[in-house]
Amino acid sequence: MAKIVSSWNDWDPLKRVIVGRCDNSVIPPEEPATSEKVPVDSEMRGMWGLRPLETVERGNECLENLVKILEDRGVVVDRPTPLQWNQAIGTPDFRNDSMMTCMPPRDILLTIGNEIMAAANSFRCRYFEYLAYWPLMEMYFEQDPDFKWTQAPRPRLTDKSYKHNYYDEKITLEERLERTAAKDFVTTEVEPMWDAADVMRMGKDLFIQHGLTTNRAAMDWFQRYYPEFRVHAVNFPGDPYPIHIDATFVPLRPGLIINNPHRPLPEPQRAIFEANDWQIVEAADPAHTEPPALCYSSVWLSMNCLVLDPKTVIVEASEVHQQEQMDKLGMNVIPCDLRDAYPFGGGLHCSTADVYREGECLDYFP
Ligand code: DAV
Repeated sequence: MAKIVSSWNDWDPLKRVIVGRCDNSVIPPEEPATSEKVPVDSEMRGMWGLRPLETVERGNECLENLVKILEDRGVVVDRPTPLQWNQAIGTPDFRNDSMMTCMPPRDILLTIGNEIMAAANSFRCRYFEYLAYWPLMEMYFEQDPDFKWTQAPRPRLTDKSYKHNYYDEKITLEERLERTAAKDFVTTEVEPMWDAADVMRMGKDLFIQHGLTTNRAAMDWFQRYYPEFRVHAVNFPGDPYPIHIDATFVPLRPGLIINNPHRPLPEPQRAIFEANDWQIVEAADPAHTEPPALCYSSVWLSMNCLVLDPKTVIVEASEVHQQEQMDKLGMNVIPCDLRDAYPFGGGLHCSTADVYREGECLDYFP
């Protein structure tokens, strides 16, 4: 029996990873927590249904580019089993006309040491997405005697979990920023809700973004579940659509983080990094002024890179400024053509979930 699952951070040498799939992906119908994240002028407002087949095929081609790079370097790649995502779903508490996709895995699966936990996502359309990863979890469970297979408490996602009419169509960018600064988000605090991509793992410390997809109750839940860890709630007042930490604050190796210059980590929260001699560098500008068509995320997926080891990083092929900066920061850069997978939920980091990285649980902030 082998050790298959272990990962404590985002930079130790990567040996095994899950890469998502675009098959059957759906633009989900509007529900209480999703419309908040679609910019008012987005072409996607009011639109829902299966994504066009040619975009799915192209997205999958991009993910295959990533799989090839990883496999050529000896990384074992596992893939989810897509469901027919355009089915209606229901629980005793809600009904939804459709599910979404099994992209990106980073939102759903959180690996901490020998444990992989399915998240407590706040979107109803993502309630059953974990099922796509269950065949892999069964395999890890069978083959790795130490693997801890966990599901976080499932949120009920009743109407009480959301502030209704939180945003109307007329809200300005300034108003959105004021709400972010006031930590006033669409979710309520009746139950812990979180996306795994809001959690940045750094050995004994977990930095968790409080925003549209993760609430304060989640921070409290994490601290009680992992009493031996330090849980830090972080937030980035410059972000009008704060979802997921991985296009905002991205570690490259111990001691070095790139930070989105439009979303700087505020002063009191910087102290722990500075006190421990970590360098926070402003990320280079994205190469694009617009995200690709039918994409929810911002152009800052430019910094959503996949670190293979503390000297090697995969960066999207068209993101020339980010590549140049990484190179100057002493990293070997591997470009990967992935931009047409962005509409399915994210970049290189988003599209993956850690299974195994070498290394131990260290204390980087003693
Ligand atoms: O900048 O739109 C995207 C994060 C996706 N995991 C952004 C955040």
